[in-house]
Amino acid sequence: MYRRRRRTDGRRRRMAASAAMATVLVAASVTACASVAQNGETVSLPVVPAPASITEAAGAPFRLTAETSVAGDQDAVAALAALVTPRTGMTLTSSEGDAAIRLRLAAAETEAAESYRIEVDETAVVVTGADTAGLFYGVQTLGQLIRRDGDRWVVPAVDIADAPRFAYRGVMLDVARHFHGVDTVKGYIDRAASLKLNALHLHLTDDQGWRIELRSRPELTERASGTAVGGDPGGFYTRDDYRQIVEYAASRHMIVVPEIDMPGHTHAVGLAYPAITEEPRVNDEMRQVIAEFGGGEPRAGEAYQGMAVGFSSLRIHDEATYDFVADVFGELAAMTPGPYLHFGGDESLSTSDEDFAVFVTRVSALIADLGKTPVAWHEAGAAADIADTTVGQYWGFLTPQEGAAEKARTFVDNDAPLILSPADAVYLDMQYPASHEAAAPPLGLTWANGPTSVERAYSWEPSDVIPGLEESAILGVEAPLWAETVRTAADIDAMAFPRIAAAAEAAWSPATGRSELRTWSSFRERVGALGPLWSRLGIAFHPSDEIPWVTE
Ligand code: TNX
Repeated sequence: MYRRRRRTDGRRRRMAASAAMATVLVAASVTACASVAQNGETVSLPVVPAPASITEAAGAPFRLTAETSVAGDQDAVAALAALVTPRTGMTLTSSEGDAAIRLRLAAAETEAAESYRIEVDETAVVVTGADTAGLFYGVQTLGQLIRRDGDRWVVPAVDIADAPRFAYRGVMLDVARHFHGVDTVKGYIDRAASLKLNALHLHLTDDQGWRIELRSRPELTERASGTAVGGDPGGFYTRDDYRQIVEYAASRHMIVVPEIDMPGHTHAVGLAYPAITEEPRVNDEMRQVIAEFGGGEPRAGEAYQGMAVGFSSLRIHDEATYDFVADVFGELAAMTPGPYLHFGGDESLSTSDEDFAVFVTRVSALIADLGKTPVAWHEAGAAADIADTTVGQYWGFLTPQEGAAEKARTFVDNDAPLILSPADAVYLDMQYPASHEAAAPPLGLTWANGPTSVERAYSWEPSDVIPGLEESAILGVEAPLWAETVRTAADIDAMAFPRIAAAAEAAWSPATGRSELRTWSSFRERVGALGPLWSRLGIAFHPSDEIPWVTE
């Protein structure tokens, strides 16, 4: 039913080598496929995101058996077991002393944060992390390298030195349009972390529901969390649920970035606090969305179950509004160890430009005063006086339209960086192109330049999006997944995988042109070779016909 949405208004929308020869593959000289011939058969090294440097050795591979011993950092040993056992059915032998697989932290703190090295020969596998995150990422890469060779399991002889390009590598999950419970979120954390992503942005509130319990404002979840788009069941995280998510994310080296969207996207606030919200203001375009997707017109005091956006606003000239904002972000700041609090600021279509600027200026300052770094969607860059530490999140198209790049520039002019989420590349809620064996109607929306192929999700370069943007002005890349059509954990898997891997490569790997691995032809082969691992891990990826999936 909620399958397609047209967006017209610009403001609203926007990897061969011979077996006999040692093949050296380094960042600038890798072959297009980072592959090696074994037993006469050519196979890709399915490392995604592409590492900074990978050198394949001539020697025999390391053989993995149930007797293989593993020693080192206990968290890393556990992380490896979580990959090896599902993939091979084997349980490695933990060892305290000499072991064939050694997972260790670098002795000197000279390496880049989150970096790691993997050295594999016939006799040993050594993973060295610059820090615990780097060690975790090294283990993820090792997990990807494990491959079946007849009835044996092997790791090819290889030397990898790897470090991230960007510090911020995120995914966003919208739990407001459809609520997704703690177990689903933990599953998404595992999936994202396996691709070396380190930030989980949770879109916790929207017109359709308020999903986070706050002690200072219990009415929010009591009165505004019961339903979702299409009248589906709602839900919310208790404070304890949120603490669990934050801790689980930390155990996978991810921070949580909570978003409370305002001043628009606040219809649900009005169910609990009618005095601080305006009456819904519906324009013709919203009426069109309502006609197409149902849900009826929004009415004050009634839960909203449709998909229109932009009709709600907090009251800008009422001090009670700012008492509310202070309570909400004050409590959230105390519950959130990560440095960022996201206050939305997108699609405030029923708030005047002047009022929007007043509000954004004040709320960004309030968050900065809490000792946190504010984050806002790029529209908030329309406010010249926005707190100068505010990070902007650009969600326009790969080719910026209608002032989006100018608004994004405000943040950079303040010496604050940008997170890039170009909608026509990394919006994971966009439909995939129709496949040859089209079955059920596709999930997802189409407003961001029509359906988004895996190739389009991959084929972009972060430094080329906003004209004149310096690399240092890019904090990172984030792939949002809006949940209007996304109801279940399987829906999340299908929409995210494999496109999330493209976003991860844009966020972690060397820039296009700086590595021969950074090509669509290399990527699709490397991703295809991950099919067996993903399947074994229970990831219900979309079997896109753009990818040469390997089956075992
Ligand atoms: C735009 S991107 C939105 C969301 C919708 C999404 C659907 C952004 C900041 N706002 O309100 O859920 O499109 O793709």
